[in-house]
Amino acid sequence: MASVKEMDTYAKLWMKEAGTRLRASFKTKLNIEMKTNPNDLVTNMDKGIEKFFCEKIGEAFPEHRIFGEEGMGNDIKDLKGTVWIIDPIDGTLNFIHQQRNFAISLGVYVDGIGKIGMVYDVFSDELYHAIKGQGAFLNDQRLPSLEEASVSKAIISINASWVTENRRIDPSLLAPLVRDARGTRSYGSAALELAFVAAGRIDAYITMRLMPWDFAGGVLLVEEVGGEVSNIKGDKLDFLKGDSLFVSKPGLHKEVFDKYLSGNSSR
Ligand code: 2AM
Ligand code: CA
Ligand code: CA
Ligand code: CA
Repeated sequence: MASVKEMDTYAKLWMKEAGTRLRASFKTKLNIEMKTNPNDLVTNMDKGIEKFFCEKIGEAFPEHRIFGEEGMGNDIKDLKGTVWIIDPIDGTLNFIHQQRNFAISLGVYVDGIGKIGMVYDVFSDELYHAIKGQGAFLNDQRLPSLEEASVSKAIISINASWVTENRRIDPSLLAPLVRDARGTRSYGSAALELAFVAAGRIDAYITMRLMPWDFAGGVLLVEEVGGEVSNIKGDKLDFLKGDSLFVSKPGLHKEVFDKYLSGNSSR
């Protein structure tokens, strides 16, 4: 069986090579297609990078399965064995509009347990990586454990859509949290927002709808520095169907659930 170290070494190399390809693509004309609606876009690079990972993983670890956003891997209905959960570009709108604030996200799960989590901030050339039980790193420098935080001193990442009319949550629940926090931000890449929580750059990230490839890599980063990870109800995440997500420094979960989310009935 492949060792975690072996998978980690390959994954890092592939992340860097994929990042180089993405940076090179800034000089080329993108082919942009619509997926489910006019704001849900995919480019030739999303597909090309997912294909790149599928080929590399298939060569190195032919028995492993792949769960990727663009559907070039396997049809995944369970997490038995080793499954690579991949988002080739997280933050495609940022990739198209800004050429920054997007990431490649990768998680390696063995029988449903996260073993390796990686998020590569391609524009900044910052590779975040975590190995279960061994800590989290930013460009190979160990990230320190997160310190306790409170809402009044917290910078919270949240998309404005969750405090306006939406189908997922009563906006009057999160609006007081936005008001009471020191500040709010929205970066448009769930994987990066998870990495920023792990690095202590923001104190929490809350969102109502993500797919497994958006968070499979990043949640391991947060866990390895002692952060708190759950869905918006406080339950474990669903790595097959996707879920809402609430990650934070220690202490913030309890405060947010007690003061702001006790009346929440959404998923
Ligand atoms: P993407 O760029 O890979 O599609 C934007 O706020 C974040 O939400 C990004 O991480 C984006 O990932 C993700 N996202 C976009 N559309 C989504 C959808 N329909 N369901 C879940 N996550 C989505
Ligand atoms: Ca997408
Ligand atoms: Ca994504
Ligand atoms: Ca994507």
